[in-house]
Amino acid sequence: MATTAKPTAIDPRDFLAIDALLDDEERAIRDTVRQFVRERILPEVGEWFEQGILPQELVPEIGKLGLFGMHLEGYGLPGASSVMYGLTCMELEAGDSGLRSLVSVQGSLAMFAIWKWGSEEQKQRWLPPMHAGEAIGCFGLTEPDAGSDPGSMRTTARRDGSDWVLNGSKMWITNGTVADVAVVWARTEDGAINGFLVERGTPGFEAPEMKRKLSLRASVTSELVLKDVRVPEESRFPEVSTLRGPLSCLNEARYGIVWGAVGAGRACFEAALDYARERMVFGKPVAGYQLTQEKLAEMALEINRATLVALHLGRMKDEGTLRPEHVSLGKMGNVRGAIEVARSARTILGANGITLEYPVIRHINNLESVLTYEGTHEVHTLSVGKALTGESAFR
Ligand code: TGC
Ligand code: FAD
Repeated sequence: MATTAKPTAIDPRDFLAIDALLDDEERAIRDTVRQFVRERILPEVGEWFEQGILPQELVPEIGKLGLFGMHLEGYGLPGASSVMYGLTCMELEAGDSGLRSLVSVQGSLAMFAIWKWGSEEQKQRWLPPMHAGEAIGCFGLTEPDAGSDPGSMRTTARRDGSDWVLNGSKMWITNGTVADVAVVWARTEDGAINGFLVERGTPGFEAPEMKRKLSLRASVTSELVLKDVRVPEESRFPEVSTLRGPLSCLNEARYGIVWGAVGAGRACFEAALDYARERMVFGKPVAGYQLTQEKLAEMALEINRATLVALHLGRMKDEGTLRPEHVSLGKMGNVRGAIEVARSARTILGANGITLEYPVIRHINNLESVLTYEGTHEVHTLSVGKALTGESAFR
């Protein structure tokens, strides 16, 4: 017998009723983070962006919410599902990419590196305070001359008795200046890649903040300078010897970006939709013109498509079937989509689209970094190309 379910009205903010695909626990964490962003971030983030700061008192507040390393298990960590972590990234980035970066770098890069590759002692020491927001971590892979190709890194680690001596520099390192512990990737004398935990205040180690950014302004971005930095053997990750060490961490953070980009795009779409309904031109709301409706329809299409991709990848991750190439496809598509949505939203806001009174130009600028970090659009294109053809075109 045919069912006669009543069609429900369309919710412009959830056109395909994707909310119904989530369970109660997933909705609850999503709503908690959304409320935090609405109350604590949105009223001030324009000002923070303008000043180029991210107030550090947010760190313990986010710790209290349990978001740092929320998808990891053991050591007092919540062991939330990948979908719950993804929804969290989406809501944080609807606030600002810098906020999502803070949580991504702490949980998916620094904490994940220690969780996956650290010794038992390193895990016990760092994971609980990092989860609570009592200690901050950063992840130093990129160098001035080695970004997309981290295999060409020049930072070295030389064995000296029971210590290691690190030399080199890292660049564009999120949280670097404020970090209590830096995960530093370096090449050892036998050509292997290894990771070392370098604590703030270690002689020879400095982390000056990089200034004059016009993107990710509400985020701390730093250089790491290592001049004969001496660390004990206990600070080395015991099992890492190849790039698989750092690259395995990137999969985690890239997954968060697949969701985060949807949040940034959604924030721009909602700003444009609200504006278009209010703003009068030639005697009627901008929303009443076909050209505007085409823009809004395209935005809705992209946001719903991107959300479904993110949710599908999240379900795959929870089932254990997600591969790095899937994440590459998701990052490519969702970041590009968010940029298209943000730029189209900007046109609907007219001149108001370029001020920090509205979120759109801030997201546009941030998304330029998101397109580049965690593997550029080109790097992910080549990863997908390699998976499709079996041919590597990286070099
Ligand atoms: P390749 O020869 O392909 O691989 C070297 C070793 O690594 C393994 N591997 C992976 N393992 C886990 N996950 C992945 N996604 C992996 N990709 C490769 C591989 O199996 C091999 O292991 P082994 O043990 O057999 O030797 O490496 P390649 O030198 O040809 O490079 C490949 C390429 C270009 C894809 C890689 O270098 C790359 O991903 N480059 C992009 C670098 C990048 O994304 N950097 C991001 C830095 S962190 C950051 O941006 C933080 S932003 C702040 C925020 O998140 O908010
Ligand atoms: P390059 O590698 O020099 O690339 C330049 C151009 O060449 C790009 O368009 C690239 O796609 C293209 N290209 C590269 N290889 C190929 C190829 N084979 N074929 C065709 N085109 C190619 N790094 C960290 O380690 N930790 C962090 O916390 C961190 N945070 C960041 C925060 C911000 C705000 C930013 C902007 C960057 C951050 N990064 C971080 C660095 C980021 O990961 C790198 O910028 C990124 O990996 C690209 O490296 P690159 O900038 O050196 O560009």
